This record gives sequence, structure tokens and C-alpha cells, in this order.
Amino acid sequence: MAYSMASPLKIAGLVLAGDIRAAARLMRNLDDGDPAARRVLQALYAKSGHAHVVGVTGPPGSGKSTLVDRLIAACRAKGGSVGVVAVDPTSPFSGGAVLGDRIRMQRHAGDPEVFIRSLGTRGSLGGLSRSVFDTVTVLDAMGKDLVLVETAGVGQDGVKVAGAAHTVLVVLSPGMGDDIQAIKAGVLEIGDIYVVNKADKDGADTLERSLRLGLEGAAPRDGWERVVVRTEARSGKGVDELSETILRHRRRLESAGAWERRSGVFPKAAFLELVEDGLRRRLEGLMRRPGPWKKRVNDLTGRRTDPGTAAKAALKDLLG
Ligand SMILES: Nc1nc2c(ncn2[C@@H]2O[C@H](COP(=O)(O)OP(=O)(O)OP(=O)(O)O)[C@@H](O)[C@H]2O)c(=O)[nH]1
Ligand SMILES: [Mg+2]
Repeated sequence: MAYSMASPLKIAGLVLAGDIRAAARLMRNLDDGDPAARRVLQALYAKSGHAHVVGVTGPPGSGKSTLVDRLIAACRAKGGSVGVVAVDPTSPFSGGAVLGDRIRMQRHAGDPEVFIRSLGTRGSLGGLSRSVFDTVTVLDAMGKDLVLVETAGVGQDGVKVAGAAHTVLVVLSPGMGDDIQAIKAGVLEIGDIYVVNKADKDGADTLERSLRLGLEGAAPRDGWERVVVRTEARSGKGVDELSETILRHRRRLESAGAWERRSGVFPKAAFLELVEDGLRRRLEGLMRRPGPWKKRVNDLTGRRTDPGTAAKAALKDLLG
């Protein structure tokens, strides 16, 4: 339900005080594009910027959610609080049903220090990436020590957000084309930590070798040499080491003076997303109205001008 008269500051206060229902409602209203919810987010923003944001990405079915569930437990065991944003794939091929993530992480449902938000890959106004950015900001402002962002697929919408995290985990598993040709170049660039999950299965050694080979000679990022960690998320084997490696990455960023830079990637990406989104909407409105923009559209549809020329002129009109 959209907000009525309650002041943004009051709602922000409730969320900051740890009111779970107020937080859940805020996230829903942000997804629905409620302008009042946006004002609440603005009021919350100053409290964000403290969480360690960890992106968890990789092909569908590689075990990301199972691993996230284990990482939640590892963080809780040390007394940390956790927020999770899981983008549920709607693809029937992925092995993860729409409610899959919530079910896999169900055992944390009653823990007040854990907040899990699932987002569908469709259905949120203004795009999925924006929704994920907004949700991470709310969780961060709520004071979560660790925010895990699970997005399926490589090179898709949500990866933008996972890639803007402080620490990027790429989760792979054997049996999905284990040789390096199948591991696309982009994958070898995006990650800080490569997880060979389902290490109990045949092909894990081959996958690990291919990964190590692919990462050979890769330039360190922010003073960090990319690492490969083996896990069995289903049994929990290797998860402590992974959890330690995530912390080690954080400490490395801090000691290399790169924490601030990495922290800045996220708001910059969120800004770009909002600007893109706003421009597109503005433009779609203009193109429907009678006037010079409508004429531009007619010239395009009548093939009297080409899209490139029209776009160049349009950008000049919009941005100078
Ligand atoms: N054998 C084995 N199976 C695992 C392991 N980890 C996860 N699985 C199984 O792999 C399947 C997919 O796991 P998920 O955690 O849903 O994978 P996901 O990457 O989140 O999937 P999507 O969100 O659909 O992309 C489930 O049946 C898990 O039980 C593991 O270490 N070994
Ligand atoms: Mg999943």
C-alpha cells in the first residue's frame, strides 16, 4: 500500500529503529515507484555506507542461494547481522523456482538479525537493477554488517549490481561446460573470489584448473590477487574458508586504501541507473506528445532519417 500522510522522516525513523514491517513496506513501495518511498530513501541515505556489500553471481543453478544460506550462518556465528537481496530467476531452466531462494534460506526467517528480500526478475517498476540498489541501501541503512546480493546469470541485468559490490563472488559448478572456453572473458574480470561449488561432483578438478589457468597473469585489482575457493554448499564444506577469504578481501581493500574507491562504485552505478531510467521515461513521454519530438519519431518510422542521426540530434537537444 502506498504511503499516505505519514512523514518520510517518521517512516525513516521506524526503519532505522529496526522495524521489520516498516522496512518491508518501504522496499515494496520503492519497487512500486511510490514517490513518498523515494523521499524516505533520501532521508535514510545518510545512515548507509557502512555495510560490507558482497555480490554473489554466476550461472543459474550453480548453488548461489545454498551458499548464501551458509554465509548467513557463518556471519551470524560471529555475531554479525545480515541482509540479503536475492534476484529469483523466473526462467524455468534455472532449477531455482520463484520461491526457491526464500525456501533455501528459510531457517533464518525467524532471526531478527537477518533480513531476506527476494525480487523477481520482472515486475518492478523502473527496472530490476534500480530495485536491487534501493534494497541494498535500505539494508545498509538498517545497520546490517554484511549485505549479500545474489543475481543469476553472467552478463545480465542484475550483474550490474553484483559487480558494484565491495567484494564480488563468482560461483561456478562442474558440469556446465568446464573448460576455459566456456568461462567467458567477462567472468574472469568481474570476480574477486571464484568459488568452485559442488566440489563433491565430478569435474570440479577440471573446472578449478581451467579457472586457475584463466586467471593466470590477471592483473591484481585493488592490490588483491583473484583467488579460487572450493566449496560444497550443500554440506557446508569449505564455507568457513570462503567466509574468511571474504573478510581477507575486505582487509586487503582497507590496507590498500581501496575501500573508499570500491564504496564509491555502488552509488555511482545507482546514480547512472536512475538517470538512465529517468531519461528513458522522460523521452518516452516526449515522443508521444505532438511537437518536434513526435516529428522526429515520424521521420524515423517513415525511414526519412536513420536512428543514429536522430539519436545524436536528440542527445544534443537533451544534454546540450
Ligand atoms: N551436489 C551438490 N549440489 C549442490 C551443492 N550446492 C548446491 N547444490 C544443489 O544445486 C541446486 C541449485 O542450488 P541453488 O542454491 O538453488 O543454486 P542457485 O545458483 O541459487 O540457482 P538460481 O538462483 O536458480 O540461479 C540445488 O538442488 C542445490 O541443492 C553442492 O555443493 N553439491
Ligand atoms: Mg538462487
